[in-house]
Amino acid sequence: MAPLKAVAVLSGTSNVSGVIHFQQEGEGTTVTGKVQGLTPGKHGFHVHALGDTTNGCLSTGPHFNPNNKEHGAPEDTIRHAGDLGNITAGEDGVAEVSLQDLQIPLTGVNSIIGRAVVVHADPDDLGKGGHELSKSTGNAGGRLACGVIGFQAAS
Ligand SMILES: [Cu+2]
Ligand SMILES: [Zn+2]
Repeated sequence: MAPLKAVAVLSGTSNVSGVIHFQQEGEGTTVTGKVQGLTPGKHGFHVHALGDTTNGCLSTGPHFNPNNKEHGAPEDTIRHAGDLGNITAGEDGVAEVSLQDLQIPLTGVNSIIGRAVVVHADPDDLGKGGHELSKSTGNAGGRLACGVIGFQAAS
């Protein structure tokens, strides 16, 4: 069987844009792609619960959290399923994304299809920053760009 694929096209009110690809093989999901127009450095990168962009990225809801946990790092046991950590932009403002994760399947009850990818203005402190928002959002600041995750032809 060909691997399941999905894609999210990111845009927002800023100049940030990008395309993020998802491919499910076996247990895990591989996430690849590119985001451009960023300030150099780290930017929080999450799957948010809702695929609703009627009010831009603001209406995509909180981090996807089907297991009702606190915010964390991708490698933590205690984390939101949508916590994918940070992406890092170079001096050219481009961040190359390449990661694998076990909590963002494209099928089943915890599927991320129809939800949204969000890129933030600031670094995600991975729950460890001691800020009042650390345990909910990683204090990652504004939502620069987002895109709804939808199925793509498996080729
Ligand atoms: Cu987010
Ligand atoms: Zn989170």
